[in-house]
Amino acid sequence: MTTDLPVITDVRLTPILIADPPLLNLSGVHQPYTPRLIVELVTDGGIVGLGETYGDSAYLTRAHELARELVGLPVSAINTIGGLGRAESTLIDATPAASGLRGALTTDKIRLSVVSAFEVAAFDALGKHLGVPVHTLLGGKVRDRVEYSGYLFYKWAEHPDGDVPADPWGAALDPDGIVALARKFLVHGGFRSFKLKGGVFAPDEEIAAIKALAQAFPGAPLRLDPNGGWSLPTALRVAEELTGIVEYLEDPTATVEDMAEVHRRSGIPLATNMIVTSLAEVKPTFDLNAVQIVLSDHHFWGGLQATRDLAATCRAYGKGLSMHSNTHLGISLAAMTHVAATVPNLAYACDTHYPWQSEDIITDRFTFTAGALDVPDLPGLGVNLNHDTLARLHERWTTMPAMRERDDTAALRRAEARIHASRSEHNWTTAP
Ligand code: GKR
Ligand code: MG
Repeated sequence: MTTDLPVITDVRLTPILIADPPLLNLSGVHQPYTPRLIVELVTDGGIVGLGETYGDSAYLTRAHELARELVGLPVSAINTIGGLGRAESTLIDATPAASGLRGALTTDKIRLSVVSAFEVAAFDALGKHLGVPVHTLLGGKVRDRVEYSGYLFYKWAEHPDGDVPADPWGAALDPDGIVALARKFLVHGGFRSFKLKGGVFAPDEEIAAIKALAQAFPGAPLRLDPNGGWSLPTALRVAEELTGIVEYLEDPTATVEDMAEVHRRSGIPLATNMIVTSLAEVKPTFDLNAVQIVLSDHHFWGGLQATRDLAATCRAYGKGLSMHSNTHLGISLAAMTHVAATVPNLAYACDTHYPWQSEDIITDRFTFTAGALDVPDLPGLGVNLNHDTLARLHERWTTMPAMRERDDTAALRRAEARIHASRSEHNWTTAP
């Protein structure tokens, strides 16, 4: 029997810079623009599959290396694509900041994040060819809507550095500001649960913000995530204050041992996207019962199939599963929604940064209603590329080399220098 499945003839890799508000976290502040990489797998039949991933130069270099190996493969070679470039992993940087606050950075994490975009693009092309949605190729959806949480950040009203358009969300720098922001998220997408990115202010202020949210939105599931920024005693104190108020604490401390101790002594459920980020980390972490919920992410687990494997592993160990996010656009959101629709044991609303992104390279932006997205049923991912916007954001990438690496710490230093200079000039007394 012969197959006429599309064969990959070309791979277009387009780095772009997307506008990002001044969101604060443990490392610093988001830059005015953040890099992403858009992947187009071109096939002999003219079908183009879409993928999206991290766009910093290490990812871009690896993508160019691995793209060569895709040419000539049928788009159905999903397992081969997932294994491209597999080799012994080496540590690049152990500081979480180096990886966008998702654990240590390794060579394999970079490879997996790259192949995840290739795998998603292959699924998209295969689905378009067969006339079925990606979730069908993954075995079929088990839900028609995927729930997302409103992802709140402390933030400034605007970036202090440069000619960057202001975002519509305003400042959020205290409990009242966080509640006001949550109300805006409610209007924006009807979100029913909220996550607050912590590790920015003193723990007592962040506890107060969560308590203010609990009061303003009675019964809404809440989470607080300081990206491993607290000591063990601090984490225990926060756990004592917030037990029964949050559905889980996310990465309160940086090490597996401290996480295990926080759970053992407080009983509070703990989630992670920092200490379980690869298969090798699963067993030691689960053996110590250091986490109860794993936040999957198809980018750093290596694609949609690997995410389903992780879901099965969590099921086997009796662990909960939800989904992590980092700054992303609509192609990734589509991929997240398709895979989330197929995972039976997804008991928590997924994270997404999407509401923070004012621009997108797909033609029709996703709209959240009642805190959820309808699972797309069109062939492939169900999204189309807006070539004009892609070209414009790529042009920005070519003209702004200083923004090509995400570095929240450097962005904070630049911002502070700018604020300092403006204050001496204008005698300002408030933060931007
Ligand atoms: O976007 O600032 C951010 C987040 O802190 C992100 O980098 C993390 O990877 O959202 C993530 C998390 O849950 O830790
Ligand atoms: Mg997290």
